[in-house]
Amino acid sequence: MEGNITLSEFQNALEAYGVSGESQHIDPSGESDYIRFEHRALFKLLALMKERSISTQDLFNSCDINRDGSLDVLELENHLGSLSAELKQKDIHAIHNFFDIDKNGSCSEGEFKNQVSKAMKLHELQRAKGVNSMFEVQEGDDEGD
Ligand SMILES: [Ca+2]
Ligand SMILES: [Ca+2]
Repeated sequence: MEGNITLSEFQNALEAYGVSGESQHIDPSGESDYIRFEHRALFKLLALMKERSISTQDLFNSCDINRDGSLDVLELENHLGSLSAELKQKDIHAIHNFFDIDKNGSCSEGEFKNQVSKAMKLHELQRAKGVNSMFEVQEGDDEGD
């Protein structure tokens, strides 16, 4: 007997176990682990802004250290990292990736404002979905504290 199986055999086997290919890392709310991680990082940032009463504009200005009107990942790391120890390097990278819509490596003021308000909407949605759905998810929660 050969050691490899065909794709359809593989898919059949996955179906038999109640998983189908890529959906195995997607929770019932339809979010992947990475998206959950990204959102958590964004929500930390939103919480920080709220706590310190930092406006979107203020945050952009203070992050834009070289005043070129856009934020590269190092500027975000420097500023956000100094604002809060809660925001780890990988959080900040996820945040930058979310902010940089056109993936040119920097986040313009327009992208920043657009994505901050998008993050706020996501946060609202998350809250509206209720706390219950958060407790249903037990895997992939690697909060270290
Ligand atoms: Ca800059
Ligand atoms: Ca960009």
